[in-house]
Amino acid sequence: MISRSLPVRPLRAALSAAATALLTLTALAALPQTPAHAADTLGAAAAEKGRYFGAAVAASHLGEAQYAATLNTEFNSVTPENEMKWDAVERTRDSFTFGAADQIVNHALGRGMKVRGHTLVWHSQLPGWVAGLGATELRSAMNHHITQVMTHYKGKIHSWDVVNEAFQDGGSGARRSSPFQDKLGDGFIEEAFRTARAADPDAKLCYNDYNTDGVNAKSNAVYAMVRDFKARGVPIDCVGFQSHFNSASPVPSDYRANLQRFADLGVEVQITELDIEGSGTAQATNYGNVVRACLAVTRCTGITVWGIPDKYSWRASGTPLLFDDNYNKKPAYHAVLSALGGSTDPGGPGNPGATCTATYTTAEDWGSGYNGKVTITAGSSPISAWSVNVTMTPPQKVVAVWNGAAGWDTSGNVMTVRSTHNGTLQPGTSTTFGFTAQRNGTSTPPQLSACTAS
Ligand code: 9MR
Repeated sequence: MISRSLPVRPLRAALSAAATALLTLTALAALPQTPAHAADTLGAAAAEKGRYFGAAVAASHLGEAQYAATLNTEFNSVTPENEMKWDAVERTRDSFTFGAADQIVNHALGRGMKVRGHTLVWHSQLPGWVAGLGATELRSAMNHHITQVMTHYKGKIHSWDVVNEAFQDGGSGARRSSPFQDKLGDGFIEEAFRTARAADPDAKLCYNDYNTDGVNAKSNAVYAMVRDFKARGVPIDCVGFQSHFNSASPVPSDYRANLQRFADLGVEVQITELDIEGSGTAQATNYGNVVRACLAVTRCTGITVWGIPDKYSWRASGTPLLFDDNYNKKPAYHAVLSALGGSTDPGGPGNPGATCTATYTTAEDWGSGYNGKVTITAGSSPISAWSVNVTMTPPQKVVAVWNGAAGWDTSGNVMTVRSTHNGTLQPGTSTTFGFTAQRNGTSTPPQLSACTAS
């Protein structure tokens, strides 16, 4: 059964509803949008293990409802994918532009998510003027860049990739040729870390690199540098392992042991850019192994995947992420959630008598928007999970959902909400989920359909 009831209230009740709505909105804005149940999302499951679970985010996608909904529901840390890089924030010398990076930082902090800073000193995405400087000017430009960017974000970033990819690939363990290396020598790295510590003493300072995930010549060289920094008191707090994997560069068998040996130097280890090309069970197994390796290392404090849906990955054709192009959860997602100790959707057949009905009411209405409440009632059999479709009339937009996990269809207008902690219902009993919508000028109420139960 599907029914709708839109309340008609006298003025006093309407005013009090508006006040409640304002309070609700304030609370939504002020409180982290923690998922309804601790173990049903990546972020919540990781948090139960004392870790963060993050995603690389592009400011240009934040306006896409499904992208934002997936980010807000599943993750509790973000890394700007490109927006904090040198060419984004200081394209012209001493002229800083933080607009796109600020958008991501504000989105994250406003929802109780942490932010990783990526990255301060890197040979790539470096504007031409930097490479054109002589040694003295380059040193001062590097320190100025670090200080300005870190000061702008002081107190807002949990970990900074201070230096990125300073070592060569291959067998030599040598430093990579770059304007910094070539003009300032090996010392540029420690100078960058000292400048960073002075700029924001509360941020964790990381060295970040790729192909350092197993024990090899490159990771040995980074290991020797970190050991030397710790011995001499050069400020370093963490090492980032990018962990971009595919068939040419698979998850190494000594991944956990390599993380552990760095952790034993007294630094945190973080998995900073995880993606694994592939699909199905093979991809899921690899993802599960990476998560279990991190959890086995006490100082492995968090994991960031390098994007949300496959379509936005830098390696999109290799479908390396946890969500498909339509934001459906892939087997890899379920493997990660399960490795984190979370509970995956029960779904599937096995309870053929399970049915449910959904009814809609507007709980609070403040004109430009409203809080919708959907009541789910089990039919004549007990159920352990439910799902219902909510169709919105554009340009109405859902901006928050609670007591349910939301996904969106490709049109961006149909939201499928699944049970989280509240899937188990005895016959005839009910539960609710809620959402906040902005009307954007359209008053058509949401339409419910397809209440399914298992
Ligand atoms: O994902 C990023 C992509 O959008 C950029 O075009 C690219 C430019 O170099 O950088 C990608 O991110 C890289 C990250 O900053 C550092 N490690 C490797 C990542 C994948 O290339």
